[in-house]
Amino acid sequence: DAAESAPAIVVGSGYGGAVAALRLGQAGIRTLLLEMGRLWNTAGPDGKVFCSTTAPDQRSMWFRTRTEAPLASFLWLDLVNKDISPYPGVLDRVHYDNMSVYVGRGVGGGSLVNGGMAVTPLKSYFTEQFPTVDADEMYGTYYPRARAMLGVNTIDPAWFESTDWYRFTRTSRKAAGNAGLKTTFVPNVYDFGHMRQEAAGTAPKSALAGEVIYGNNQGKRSLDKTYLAAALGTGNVTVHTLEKVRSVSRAGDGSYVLTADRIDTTGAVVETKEYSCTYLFLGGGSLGTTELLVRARDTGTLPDLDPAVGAGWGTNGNTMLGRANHVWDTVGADEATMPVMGIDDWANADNPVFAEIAPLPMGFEHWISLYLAITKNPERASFTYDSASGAVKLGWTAAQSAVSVRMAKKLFDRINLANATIYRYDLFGSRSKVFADDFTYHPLGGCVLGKATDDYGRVKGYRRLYVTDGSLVPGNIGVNPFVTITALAERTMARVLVEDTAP
Ligand code: FAE
Repeated sequence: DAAESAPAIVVGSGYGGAVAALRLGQAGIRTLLLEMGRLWNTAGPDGKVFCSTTAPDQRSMWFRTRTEAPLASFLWLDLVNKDISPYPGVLDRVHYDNMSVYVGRGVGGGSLVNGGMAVTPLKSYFTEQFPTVDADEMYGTYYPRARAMLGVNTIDPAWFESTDWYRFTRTSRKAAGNAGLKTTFVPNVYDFGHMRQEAAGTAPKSALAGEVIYGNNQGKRSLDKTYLAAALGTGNVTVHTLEKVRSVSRAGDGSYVLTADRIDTTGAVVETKEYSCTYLFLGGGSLGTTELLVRARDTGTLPDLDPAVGAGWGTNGNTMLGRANHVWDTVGADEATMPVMGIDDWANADNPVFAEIAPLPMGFEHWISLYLAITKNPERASFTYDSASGAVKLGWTAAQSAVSVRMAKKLFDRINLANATIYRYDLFGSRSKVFADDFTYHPLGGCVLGKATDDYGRVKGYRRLYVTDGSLVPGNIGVNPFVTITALAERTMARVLVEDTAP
């Protein structure tokens, strides 16, 4: 069969892919967007597009027979996870040795499953991580552009102080304050106007019905509602779903050749397709893009890729933990799923940590304060190609996770000491496991900007090949990453469309 060809192909429809598709489409360039997940726009038998977190079904996870939620247990009981049938569900947990990584699958990538926290890092830390990027331009142009397009908004502080739905956050704030720690409001892409209607009973509940990691049926401004809707609106962008790009090579004329497996909803490969394009944009995320390029280099389909491809990967220092509050410090039976506050101790040079005050909506009072700590863990790992199995492996070690745990513990020991409270020991599966150090929500790096690519995401060794996603970020950005990923992609597209696509 002849390869289907398009001037530009974008692999993956998360933040990096969505920005690329929109800006290409607006420039009048016919673009094909290939996404391995499904399009989430059709209601299931229950009338909803996404399933609930409390009664997950096949829609919850990517080809699993049982869900694998981040909080494995409650009172050590396996109450949380449920048997499901294999299906291209919206949340995946990718297992490597010593580390598993949560990612979104579907048109919109991580935006379909994430907490919506839209945080811009401190400019000084951005500069530390990206010394070759003009920070004034980022903070003057690309961050504001990204926030506007993503629909970032903030909770009304008066409503926050009064609503039962954020009692859990106020209780955590008080505990941090008792330890002399600073808390700060965090913007979000969830529509807070919608959330207040949910609270008032005038709109169907989503964030107030426990929905988040398996998708939100209401209120969330995920990429399918923002960047991707606009991309399709240009008339130049076509999306193919349930197509996983397997390999990339280059033809004699310099065009790129892609092989993609089209799967059905049982996961069976029903067709293997060939595509070709002049411009190739990789937006498969830190795992997806890095795996494709490491395999291409080491199997010889793109042999001139830089040795830095595969290196510089980190977890953004992610560590999850819970504290037990005193009985009089209630968190409430009602918890909104969208986090709106963080403990900001990043300026503490001794032990920089930014800890998101996370929800644990169980529908009853449990006195638990849950946190996702982002620590300044300097550890990095590399992806390597294993020729025996054909798999791409990640060299992250348990000792590297222990660095994040030590930093999180230092901060939360302070909070426990000041409040005479203790950690929860029952949330992460095995006995006396206090810190969830074996998974991350924030995979970053693998094709680091300025190392595997030039300073704009152009892949070294090849022309018209670009990376636009989280693999550009060198392992840590100190806050939740998607605003930075989006802003960097905007910066890449602005440059590339001016310099690389002129006739
Ligand atoms: P991503 O959004 O992962 O998109 C990659 C897309 O490419 C996916 O749709 C893949 O299915 C697709 N793909 C991959 N490989 C292939 C292939 N070979 N062929 C075809 N398609 C492919 O990448 N970040 C925040 O800033 N704030 C939060 O509150 C937050 N909460 C989170 C909560 C959860 C549960 C999770 C999992 C993540 C959270 N994150 C949060 C992280 C954030 O979602 C993540 O950094 C971004 O989604 C990464 O964007 P990328 O464009 O790099």
